[in-house]
Amino acid sequence: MAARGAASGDLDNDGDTDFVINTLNEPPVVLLNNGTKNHWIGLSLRGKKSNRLGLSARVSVVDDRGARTIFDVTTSSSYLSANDQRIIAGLGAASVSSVQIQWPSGATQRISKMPVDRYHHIRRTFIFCVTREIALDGCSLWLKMNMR
Ligand SMILES: [Ca+2]
Repeated sequence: MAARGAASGDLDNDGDTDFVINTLNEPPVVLLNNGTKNHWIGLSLRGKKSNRLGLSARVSVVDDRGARTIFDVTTSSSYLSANDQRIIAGLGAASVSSVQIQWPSGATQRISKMPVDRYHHIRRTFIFCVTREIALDGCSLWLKMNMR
C-alpha cells in the first residue's frame, strides 16, 4: 500500500483522536481509536473578529492538579489533508481547573471549572470576556447558559 497524506480528528465524537490515511488507488484507511476510561475535554472555538474557526488561537488547559497543557488551534496536516480543528485535552483522572484562550486578535478569554468528557463550543463574542478579572464570572455564566 502506498499512502499520501493523513488527517486526525474525533470521527465518532467520543473524545479520542482517530485517523484517516489517504492511499493511492485504494480506499482510505480509517483508524478508530478505542480510547480509555480517562477524562477529557474537547474545545471547539468560534471566532468573530479573528476568524470563524479560531485558527491560530492558543489554548491553555490547567487541570485540578495544576498541570498545564498548551495547544495551538490548527488544521495543518500532511499532504492534501486537514485535521479536525477541535482541541482534545486528555486529563487522566483529573478535572479542569481553567481554560485560557488567546485569540488571534490578541484578546484573552478565561473560563473556569468546565465539565469534562464532552465538547464545549466557545464563542469569542462578548467584550466582557476580555482579560478583566471582574468580567470572568460573567464569561463563565454565559458559557454555562449557552453550552446546553
Ligand atoms: Ca474518536
